[in-house]
Amino acid sequence: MHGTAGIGGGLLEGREAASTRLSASIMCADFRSLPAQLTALQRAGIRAAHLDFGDGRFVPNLPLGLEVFAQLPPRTAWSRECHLMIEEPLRLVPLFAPHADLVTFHVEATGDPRECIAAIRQHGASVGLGMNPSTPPERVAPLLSEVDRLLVMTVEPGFPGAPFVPEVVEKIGQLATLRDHLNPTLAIEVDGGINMHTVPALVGAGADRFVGGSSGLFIGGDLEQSARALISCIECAAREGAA
Ligand code: S6P
Ligand code: MG
Repeated sequence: MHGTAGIGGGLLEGREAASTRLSASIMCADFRSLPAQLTALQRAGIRAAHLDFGDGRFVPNLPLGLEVFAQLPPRTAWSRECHLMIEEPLRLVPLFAPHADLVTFHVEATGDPRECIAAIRQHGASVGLGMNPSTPPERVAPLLSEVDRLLVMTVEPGFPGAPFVPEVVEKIGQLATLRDHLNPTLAIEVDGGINMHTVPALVGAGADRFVGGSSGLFIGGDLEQSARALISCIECAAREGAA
């Protein structure tokens, strides 16, 4: 088990329940019944919306639009985590940050990540740094002490249902070691292909937050049940890692 801020330690010490370490990827929800889906997720203990925004360049699609903010519960009930899969994110920070609790931009998408960090903080939001599956740890290492969350893509970004990239697991182990040295309170979040099969290795490597999408959360059937099952899987993996 890696990481002083790892989920095993957190759960055992009662700092944060597994349900609050799972955010729901709203892009994967059924918008015809979004309020009912949010209620089901909330009954399982989920309180964070992961919101994917793209530009058709950094990723080859346009996932969500700004209108999604009006469709979510108030920020006092649900936190909003914006994942900007956008080239030159700085120009769009003022559009998203005022509506967000956390704004994540990609290290590959900007020549000046520190400018983005400052702009996001200026709006009072927390800062996430995103990295693609093939991006090496050295690329983010100099910035780890300056951000609140590291979002590690475990699929190529863009679409729900993309194939999980197993090589990322080893990279998460390396990132967790860096985190322990450079910024022990940094959360490592994984996004893409998160399900009962992938969670144990990810927790073991040091991931401590998870984005639930089409492969492990919005899988059809009873959503509250699916959420509870994924949460127990995270708890179980954490207990096994800590044992
Ligand atoms: C993908 C995006 C993700 C997805 C979702 C994928 O580019 O960043 O946040 O919406 O998390 O999950 P899944 O289970 O469909 O791979
Ligand atoms: Mg995402």
